[in-house]
Amino acid sequence: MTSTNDVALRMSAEGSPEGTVVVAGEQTAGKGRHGRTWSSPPGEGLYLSLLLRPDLLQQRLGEIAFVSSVASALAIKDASGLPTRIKWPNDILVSDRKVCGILVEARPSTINHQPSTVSRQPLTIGHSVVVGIGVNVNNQSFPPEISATSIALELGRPIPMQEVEDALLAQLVHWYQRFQWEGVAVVMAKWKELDATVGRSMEVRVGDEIISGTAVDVDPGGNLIVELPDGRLSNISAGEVLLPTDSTV
Ligand code: BT5
Repeated sequence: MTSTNDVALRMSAEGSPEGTVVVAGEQTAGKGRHGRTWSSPPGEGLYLSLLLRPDLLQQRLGEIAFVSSVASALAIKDASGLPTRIKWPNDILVSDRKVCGILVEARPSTINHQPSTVSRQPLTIGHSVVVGIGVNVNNQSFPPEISATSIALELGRPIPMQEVEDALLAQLVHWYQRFQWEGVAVVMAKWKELDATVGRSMEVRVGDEIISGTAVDVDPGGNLIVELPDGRLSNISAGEVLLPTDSTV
């Protein structure tokens, strides 16, 4: 398959319901965020996309990334026993290396007016959201330039792919339901328990700019608060954290 996210987005456009899951054993065009690629060799990783149709305003769609990272961190822990942590906003780490990446893509859902109505423009009636999760399950090696690990490398033995998939789907259902019934605060509280970012000095890449400082908090909206060397606080809504262990630093 090219990319489970691309297949899920196409199925979403064709009307597939919430809860549709696309799983692949390999991807020929696995996608990371911001046009990056996700290394997706056959038989080594789990590549899964889940289609959601949340009843959320556009400005709250970002909350789904936090739901997904909490669910993924807990699922990998359930399946492997490994202590997982989250690097803001949604990388899952074991031993400070990336074991799982998440790409959330949203599209407006539209219907077409009938000719009898005022306008023939498509009408936006909500959003479809595809949560794409890549887990390094039984990978034995990675290109040296990426700071990655796999469940098998950490455990010293392979584990069944199906166990990771089952755990992932169970935790996604659990946390998506809690998010809908109890709200985002319960998700952010769990996210903070799992966070590996706050308290650490780091660089954050925001567009072309690199900001150095110490992460001091994640606010209720999921923004990272970084204290700059001059004591000012910077409130970052989208960026990439480079911890000192990352080879990209
Ligand atoms: C992500 O992007 O971490 C999101 C990855 C999402 C992958 C899933 S697989 C199922 C679904 N279908 C898709 O097509 N995508 C989703 P980002 O934060 O941009 O991280 C990408 C960067 O991580 C790359 O530029 C590499 O440096 C590194 N990387 C690539 N492959 C990796 C891997 N397998 N494990 C760890 N790091 C990797």
